[in-house]
Amino acid sequence: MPDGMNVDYDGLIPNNVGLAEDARVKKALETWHPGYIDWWKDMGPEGFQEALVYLRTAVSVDPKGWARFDYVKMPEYKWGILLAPKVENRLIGFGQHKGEPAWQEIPGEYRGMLRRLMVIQGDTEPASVEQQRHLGKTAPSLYDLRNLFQVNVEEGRHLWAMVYLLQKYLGKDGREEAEELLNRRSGNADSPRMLGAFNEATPDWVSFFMFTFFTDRDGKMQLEALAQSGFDPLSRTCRFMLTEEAHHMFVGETGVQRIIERTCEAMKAAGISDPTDVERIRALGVVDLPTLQRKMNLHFSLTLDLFGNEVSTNAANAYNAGMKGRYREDKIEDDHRLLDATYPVLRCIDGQIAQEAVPALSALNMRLRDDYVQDCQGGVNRWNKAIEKAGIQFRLTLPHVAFNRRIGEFSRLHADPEGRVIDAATFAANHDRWLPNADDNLYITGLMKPVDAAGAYAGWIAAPKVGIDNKPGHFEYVKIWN
Ligand code: BYC
Ligand code: FE
Ligand code: FE
Repeated sequence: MPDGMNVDYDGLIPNNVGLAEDARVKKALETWHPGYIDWWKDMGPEGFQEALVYLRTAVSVDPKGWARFDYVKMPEYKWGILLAPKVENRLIGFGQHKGEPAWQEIPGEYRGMLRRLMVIQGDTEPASVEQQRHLGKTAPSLYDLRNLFQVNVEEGRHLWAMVYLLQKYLGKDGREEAEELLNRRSGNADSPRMLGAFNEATPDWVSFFMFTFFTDRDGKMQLEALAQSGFDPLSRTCRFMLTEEAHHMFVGETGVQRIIERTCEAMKAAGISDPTDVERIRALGVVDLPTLQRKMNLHFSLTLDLFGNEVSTNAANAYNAGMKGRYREDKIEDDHRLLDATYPVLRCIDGQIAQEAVPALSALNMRLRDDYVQDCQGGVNRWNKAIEKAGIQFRLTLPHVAFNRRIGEFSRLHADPEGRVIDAATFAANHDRWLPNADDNLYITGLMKPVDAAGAYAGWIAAPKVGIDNKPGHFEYVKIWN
């Protein structure tokens, strides 16, 4: 068996990193564990700590059979430390150390940089659990409730993944950071989470599906970039996290898809063909497509901010150091050093949006964001197919990247969803047309009534086509009162 395929599942912390033989790190993690459980009980899913949830747990890193499904109480979930199997003789794939053997320890000069990357990555994971902690109370079905909790426990595991790296490779600094990761709180004025989008509320299930579609997809892109890292333990960690991430985006994409299907079906049944006839559509108790578009505009623009500045020396330094690569770096055909290359970047020049060729090294955030937008577009196309199939004349579109931005070039201007530069007054006057408004929020909040009978679904969302783990339609995914 290749190194790292054997999972020790007997101890307190399942792992394939030989924790039993690593007394120092084992002690650090066992010391951290009670604080984590306290955090989970305080800030994890509210009201469901005793429920039995049909969850998958990672028990192996074999791509063909890494998960086991069973009922568990969430605080008893086995949060393990699992790295993808080691690739023998792996070489650093990019930057100034390209071609050298991948590092198994952190080179001294890169400690600060890696610490920052791992802390930022780690910080988003518990943040999302905090943002989603109230959603259990309004789940549209037990199937969706289970999916929410699956995402939550896996984000918890992603925190463990980063905490392991911090504690193992950064010693005392790492242990301090691990503590801090349990102390910050999403949306807290005094000790907020580190990145903007992770301090926003996730007030309802439409937002939850948009979040898992758009924001978990930033997770995918960032993890892909870190999976290329020349620091091998980070690469292996991120590669395994990506296997879990796929399900998070599945939850988002199919969640929105099922909303669309239900809306179109109800419209057809009522003989409504105009998707903008919002009053009549809402009378049917379904989510009108223009509201869905506004939710999309919000979550897409918030998530674009997570890619940082379009032109960034942090990103250039991380690439040069071999720490953070490009999306699918190993599939790209170029010199993987980028010292002479340029990359086209949309910038704000004299108050206008214009393209400029920028040194490719400084434009890596932009490049990753471009790959991200393309990945999003694939999902939006599939949503539009569903609308088209139902015979409704409506198209969901990603807003322009300059729309509603807080970070980077476009934080200095206002643009409409088509990317036309406008003044602040015009933006304010159209705000409620482009972003979820008070009416939308009131209406959506009103729809959020829990449905907790096995096999039943709220009226605003279609049933999924297949169950989790091939379970039949009436399967009881969560035993709330066990
Ligand atoms: N909010 O040079 P720049 C996930 C700061 S999601 C607040 O452009 P860089 C998940 C920036 O920190 C993936 N501040 O930065 C999803 C910097 O400050 P300092 C999470 C921001 O480094 C769903 C300054 O502005 N992982 O996993 O090139 C559920 C200058 O910026 C923001 C990662 O992000 C912001 N949005 O790019 C659960 C990977 N943006 O240091 C989980 C690790 C920028 O000068 N992080 N700033 O004081 C990175 O690779 C980079 O740090 C960033 C920023 C892409 C975030
Ligand atoms: Fe995650
Ligand atoms: Fe995720």
